[in-house]
Amino acid sequence: MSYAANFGVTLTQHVLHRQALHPNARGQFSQLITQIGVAAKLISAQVRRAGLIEIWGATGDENVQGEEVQKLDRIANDTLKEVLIQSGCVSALASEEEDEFISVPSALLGDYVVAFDPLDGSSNIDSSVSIGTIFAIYHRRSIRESSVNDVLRPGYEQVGAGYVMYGSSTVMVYTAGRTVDCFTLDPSCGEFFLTRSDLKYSEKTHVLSINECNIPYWPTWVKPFVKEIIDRNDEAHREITGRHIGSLVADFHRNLIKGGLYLYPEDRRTGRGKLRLLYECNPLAFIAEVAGGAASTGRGRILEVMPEDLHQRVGLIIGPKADVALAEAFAREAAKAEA
Ligand code: AHM
Ligand code: MG
Repeated sequence: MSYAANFGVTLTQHVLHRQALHPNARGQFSQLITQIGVAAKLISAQVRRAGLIEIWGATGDENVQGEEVQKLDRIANDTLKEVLIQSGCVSALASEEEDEFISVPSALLGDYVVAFDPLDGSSNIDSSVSIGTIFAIYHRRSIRESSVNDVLRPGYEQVGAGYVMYGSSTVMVYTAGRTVDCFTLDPSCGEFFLTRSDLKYSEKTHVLSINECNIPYWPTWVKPFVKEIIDRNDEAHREITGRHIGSLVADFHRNLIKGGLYLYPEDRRTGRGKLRLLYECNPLAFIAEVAGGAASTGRGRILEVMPEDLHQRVGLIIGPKADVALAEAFAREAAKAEA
C-alpha cells in the first residue's frame, strides 16, 4: 500500500500525457500550458490578497479602448507578458490591455502566438466577485519577425484556448481541441489537479445569462428570443433560471457546467458588441465548440469572423448548440422583416 498523498493528476502530468499521444511533438505546447498555469498561480495569489494589500482601485490610466485600467488589470497583464515571453514558447502576444501586439525578442522566440484578456470582469474586482484570465493559442505564422498578422486571424485557426477563474476556488480550464478539462488549484501545495474531464454542454438550456438593463440597446430580435426562452417555464415546472455575474469568464464557466446560454448582443445603435473578438469571444467560442456547444455573433459563427482590428468588438451568443442556432434564426427573421 502506498502512503503517497494522492490528489490525482496534476496539470503538468495531464499535458505530458496528452503530448505522448503525438510522438513528433516538440513539447512546446505542453510547456506553454504549464507556464500559463504558473502565471495563473502568480495572479491568483495577488487576487486573493486584494484589499489586504493596496491593489484595489484604478491606476489612473485608460486603456486603448478608453476604459479605466484597474491595478489588478495591470498586475495580471504584466505577469502574463513576463511569464510568456520568458517561457521561450511564444513569438508574439496580444493583450486586451496593450495598444499594439507584442513581438518577442529573437533570443526567446517560440512556436506559438497567444492573445489574452489578462483580467476579465474588471468592474467586479473591488467587490470581490469572481474574475478571470482568458487566452487563445495559435501556431506562429511569420517565419522571421512577427507582425500584427500573427494575431489578426480567424478563431478557427486556434490550436488551444482556455481560461482561469479566480472564484470560490481558482480553476484553470483548457482545451487543445479534443476535450475540455478543468483543474482546481490546491492552495495548500500550489498545484493544479484535474477535477473535471471532458466537459460537455447539456443539450437543453437551464440558465439564461444576459444583462436585461440593456433592453433599450438590444437589436429587435433579442426581446422576443429571450421571451421564447423564458416562456419554457410554466406554473407546474421551472425549466430555466437567470444568472448574470457580469464577469464573462465566470458566467461562461457556470454555463458550461450547468448548461447555460450567455448573450451580449451587439448594440443596435452602433452595430457593435461590447466583448472583444480576439481576447474573449474567440477563445471561449473555441472551448464551447469542443464542448459540443456553439458561439455566434448573431449573424454567424464567431470562429469565422475575420478580425480587422486588434481590439475589435462583436456581439456574442454562446452556449448549448440548439439555442445558439435558435438565436441566429430569430436574428435572420428580424433582418428579413427590416429589409
Ligand atoms: P472587461 O474585460 O473590461 O472586464 O469587460 C468585459 C466584461 C465582461 O466580463 C462582462 O460580461 C461584461 O463586461 C459586462 O458588461 P456590462 O456591465 O456592460 O453588462
Ligand atoms: Mg474582458
